[in-house]
Amino acid sequence: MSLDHLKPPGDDRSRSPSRSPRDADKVPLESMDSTLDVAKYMISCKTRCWETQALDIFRAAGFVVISEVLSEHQCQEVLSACEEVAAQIVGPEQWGNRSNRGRYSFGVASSTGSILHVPEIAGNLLVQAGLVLHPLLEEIFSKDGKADFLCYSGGGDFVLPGVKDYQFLHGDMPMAPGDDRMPPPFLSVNFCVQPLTALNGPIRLVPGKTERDWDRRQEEPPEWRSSRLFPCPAGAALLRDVRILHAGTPNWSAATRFLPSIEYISGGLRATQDEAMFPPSRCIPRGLYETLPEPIQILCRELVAEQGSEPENEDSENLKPWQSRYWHGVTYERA
Ligand SMILES: O=C(O)CCC(=O)C(=O)O
Ligand SMILES: [Fe+2]
Repeated sequence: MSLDHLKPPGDDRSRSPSRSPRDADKVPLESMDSTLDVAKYMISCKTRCWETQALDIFRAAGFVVISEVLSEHQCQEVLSACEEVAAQIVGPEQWGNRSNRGRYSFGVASSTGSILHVPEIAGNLLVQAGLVLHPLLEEIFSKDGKADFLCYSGGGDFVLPGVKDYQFLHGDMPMAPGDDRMPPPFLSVNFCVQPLTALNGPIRLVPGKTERDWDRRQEEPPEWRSSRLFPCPAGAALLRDVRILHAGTPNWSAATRFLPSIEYISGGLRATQDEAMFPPSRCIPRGLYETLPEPIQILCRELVAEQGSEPENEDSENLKPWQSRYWHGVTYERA
């Protein structure tokens, strides 16, 4: 059955990475449904005691959506910044720098592995949203009654119009056997700067499940495939333990779908001194850092780049995970 009438008008197929424009006209029925009851995982930061409810949801599912974090104006500003950065990344062939053609990660494209130097990203996501979310971040990263966490980077993903493939289900970091403890070692806060809809490539997430709950030799359960996060309003923040199984879905819409992110790590992960990750990339220019409010400066203290310092070495033999994204690229390619 054709669902052409559901497709937004004005699809510019010459920009689409789709090999077969005729197929791109047909949105399969499965793309209209979700097995995820989004309302169960979402709470507004304008609700009284929202942090408490949000923490309960996060503890059970490994993610939570906080709505009304960004205003319309902020969404617009961040969206424009994303479009500008994306224009520098996407080449004419639209190869992508993730698992599928047309899928991109912001971090990979920058010499610092981060987009925190972009003032609209730092101002709206790191600072403004960071202050709103701070009480919840403190709860999530609380250990023995003490909040212990740092900001690590800024990145996120985008998917071009016309990408018809489902991205491979994955967790974003390797898990040591037996290690699925709280607090999460790595938390990605993804921002919806556009509404997520059935058609524009909403992220899919499997509540409470990690790589350790899935034997990859088995077929993926169909309800996992359609566990897609929509409808989700612009302005919402998705706080996601990156160990939770998730992936990209097809983007049948006419627009690129962006999900920029701010990434936080636990004190426990930092203490490992894992050479593949630490020290983190110094991605915030000193001048910008000086303008940050104190609680944000504290979180970003390891990220300050001194004036005049050389850009970090991008030697491909020696890529850090935020540059090579080996967590993603290697771990979830099926042989
Ligand atoms: O863009 C998305 O919806 C998810 C992408 C993702 O998880 C990844 O590339 O690691
Ligand atoms: Fe991912």
